[in-house]
Amino acid sequence: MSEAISQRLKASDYKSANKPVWCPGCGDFHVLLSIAKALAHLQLPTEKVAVISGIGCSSRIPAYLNTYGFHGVHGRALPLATGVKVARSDLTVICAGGDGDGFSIGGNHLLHACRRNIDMTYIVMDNEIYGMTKGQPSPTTAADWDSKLTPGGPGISPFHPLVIALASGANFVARAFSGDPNGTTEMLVDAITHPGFSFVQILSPCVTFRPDQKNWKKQVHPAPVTTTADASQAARRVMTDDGFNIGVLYKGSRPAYRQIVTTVTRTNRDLEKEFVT
Ligand SMILES: Cc1ncc(C[n+]2csc(CCOP(=O)(O)OP(=O)(O)O)c2C)c(N)n1
Ligand code: SF4
Ligand SMILES: [Mg+2]
Repeated sequence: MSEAISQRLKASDYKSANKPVWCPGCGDFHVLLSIAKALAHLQLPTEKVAVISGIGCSSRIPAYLNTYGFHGVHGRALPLATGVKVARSDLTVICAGGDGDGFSIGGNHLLHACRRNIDMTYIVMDNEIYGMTKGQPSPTTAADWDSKLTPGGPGISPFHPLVIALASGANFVARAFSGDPNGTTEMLVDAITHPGFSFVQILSPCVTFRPDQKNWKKQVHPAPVTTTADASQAARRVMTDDGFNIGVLYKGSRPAYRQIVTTVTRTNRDLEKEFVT
């Protein structure tokens, strides 16, 4: 075997020695695998990748990857990831978390992350539930999803995260299914390499609090349409589909947020002097 081939990183090289504490069968295992496979496909040096998360079962993911990682606070993954990318524009930044983290408490940050269009990839492992805190409804839970905590269902219509991302200016919008790791890997490679803010919703079943989601593998299907560069057309498709179309729905060409000037030209002391004079 030549030296060049033996030095190629494998998906397993991107996984850390920490064993995931997710429930057996949780969809997030496959998301972890897909991220590792996408990084291996791109042959990104592990020290050139930062994975940033909030709080939730899904947000544990940085601990299981052999890259830089930061397990932040609930709902604040995107501001943290933005800070990392601004300070270190040479890093590939992946932000990852759950539907509760990203759409409830972190919902406002999602709007502005899309709008700013900073070059990073945001992965939401959507199980339509707060898994870690034992099954409260999230913004993607169906209005009639009956449970002990919400008898008769939450009674509030879920929103369409992909439409919100499109309306807010995300430059790449896709929906994947964790049970299709090869397709998810391809979409993640595409998302990571596309300039600007890429948003990938991954349907990732919570087998413990949403056993009904085991059925998703029979419900998902490839999107019957090709990727469009027209955000309004993509939004119409998402508003009218069955929620199980898998594929890259939109690829825009909006320039990513300007390259950050990393050279510090003035120190804090200089700024203090300017302030008092
Ligand atoms: C500020 C704050 N509010 C609430 C919580 C409690 N909390 C922890 S995880 C979580 C929800 C997680 O749901 P989601 O982001 O969908 O992740 P999942 O566990 O489903 O992967 C909540 C409400 C918290 N840790 N911090
Ligand atoms: S509670 Fe649900 S989301 Fe959390 S690890 Fe278990 S199956 Fe996964
Ligand atoms: Mg969730």
